[in-house]
Amino acid sequence: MPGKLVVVSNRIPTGAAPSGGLVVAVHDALRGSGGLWVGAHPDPAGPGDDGLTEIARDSYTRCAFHLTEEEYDNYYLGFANSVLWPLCHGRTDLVEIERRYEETYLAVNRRVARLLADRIGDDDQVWVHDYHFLPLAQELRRLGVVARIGFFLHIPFPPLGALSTLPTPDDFAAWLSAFDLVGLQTRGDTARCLEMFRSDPRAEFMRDGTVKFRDRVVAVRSFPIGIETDAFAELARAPEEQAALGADMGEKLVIGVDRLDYSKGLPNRFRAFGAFLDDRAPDAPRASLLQIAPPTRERVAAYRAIRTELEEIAGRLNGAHSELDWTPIRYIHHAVDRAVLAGLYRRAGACLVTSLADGMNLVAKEYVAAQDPEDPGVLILSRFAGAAEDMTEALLVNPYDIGEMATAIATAFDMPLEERRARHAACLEAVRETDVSVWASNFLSCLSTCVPTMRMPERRASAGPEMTRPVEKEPS
Ligand code: GDG
Repeated sequence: MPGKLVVVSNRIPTGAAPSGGLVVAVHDALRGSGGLWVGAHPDPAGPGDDGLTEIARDSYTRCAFHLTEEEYDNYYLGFANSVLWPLCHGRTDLVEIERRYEETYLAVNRRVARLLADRIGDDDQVWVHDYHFLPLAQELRRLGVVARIGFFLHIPFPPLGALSTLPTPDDFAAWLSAFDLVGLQTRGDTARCLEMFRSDPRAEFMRDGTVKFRDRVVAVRSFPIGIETDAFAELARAPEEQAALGADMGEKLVIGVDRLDYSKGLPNRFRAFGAFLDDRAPDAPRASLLQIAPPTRERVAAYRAIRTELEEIAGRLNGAHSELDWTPIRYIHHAVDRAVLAGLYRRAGACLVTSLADGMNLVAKEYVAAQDPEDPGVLILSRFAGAAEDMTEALLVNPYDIGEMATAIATAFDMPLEERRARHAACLEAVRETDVSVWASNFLSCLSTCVPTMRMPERRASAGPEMTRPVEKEPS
């Protein structure tokens, strides 16, 4: 009899009816197994708030742990978002090393492990999400948890050299090896993760491709995440009131939708749109860039800096190109309703995804799903977004090359219908193949069939099934 599913993620839906692709996929998986979902409570801890608070119970239970303000600063804003996030996104120049960040990160993971350990049965499956919980499996193992534990990293796996930026670089491989399955977004991420293990004298490669690390075996595989394709397409099919969306934005509309994060390449995107405006013929149809960029992590200095930089570029370009009845860049620094967003994607003739680094990028997939297949818009996609690995028929661009991106905007606007349809059909196929329901079921079925872990001696007498024999360690 299989056990229940236990999910751990930083964010946890607090409302009764969860929405959004990832949340719905996890919700559906949990409903099937009657499990438990644990995440961080949006409210700071009060006195005595160091346990788990139940926030919803249906066919499964949702519980939250509270962070104190100090934990929020040092664990969430600190180690997670001022060390791990920049490290994984190629911005080691932004990494802030503070002892209290790492200490609090480890302490929060230790506390969450203590809160969870007694609720995890030996036959349960635990699915841990993202860089906030890298050491969680190690802490759970220390408490004697033998259940299968899988990890999914939503952001890029860092290159080997960048890991040396961490205060204790050797911990990274040790943290990951306490999981049974490490899931990554792309084949490129998987290659980087395996390279890390190859260069580590504590790791050996098994014949079946798994990695033996000290007394444990971990499988590493890619599971490209997607969206709820059909539901999003349905949302985008214009209800009447959406027909007018963006009507006053000129004949040519290009859209960008991103949390205002330095990894998304927004300054170069704006510069590229400016270069496109500079190059166009005086009698060309008016073109607008609509950029939706809700705020995120604003207490981190690097996020305040990117906002200032972007607003300065938008102001300068609008000053140079606006006319009395025309503003070419519309920059919205707050979130818009999801249905409105879907309608705007469908209205826009092109979408700009210009990330300098990105685990996958769901905006690229949402834009494609939202199009009218008979008259679709064109996706301009950074080669550095995970989505580019499979969406090869998008207009792929180098986000550091402003001229190339400006040309891509013109190409997208001028592209013949037949080519737009062909490119869109190929991209839509890639979106369907990675639908979020496929992603969740692939990850969980892989977790349930991957090589059983070696059991920790203090809780299990048997060492479990015999391991496959290690092969010669490959040179790094
Ligand atoms: C991380 C990884 C990976 C944005 N603005 C609004 C809004 N959004 C929604 C989009 C999309 C989501 O937020 C953003 O997802 P992305 O994938 O583009 O990027 P991250 O937030 O950085 O996500 C990323 C992802 O995890 C999943 O694994 O793909 O690489 O960085 O769904 O639509 N939604 C609404 N209003 C907005 O203003 N309603």
